[in-house]
Amino acid sequence: MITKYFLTILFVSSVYWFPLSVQAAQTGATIKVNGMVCSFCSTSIEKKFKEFSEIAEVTVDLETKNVILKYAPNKELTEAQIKETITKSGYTVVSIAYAKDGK
Ligand SMILES: [Cu+2]
Repeated sequence: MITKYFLTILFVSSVYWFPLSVQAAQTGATIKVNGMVCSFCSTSIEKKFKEFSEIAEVTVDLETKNVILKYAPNKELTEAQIKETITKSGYTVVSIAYAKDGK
């Protein structure tokens, strides 16, 4: 009877804590972009991302077609915001890889 009670408590508390322990904060994102070919492309994308207060640093690597975002402390952009920014600039998102705390 007591055991059952404690198992229930254990189960409930583990369900509560589990998402908190696995959810590491994002520190940035690397976005693979289709359509960037020259420094005009990279400059316009950089400008768009710099308008967000959540962004601390933007780097565009034209060779690998990657846009690398570093977020300000405890800030992050949503996938929708990232996709919208790239799309509105006239380019296409191929993939997004997120950087997390401790990585
Ligand atoms: Cu260009």
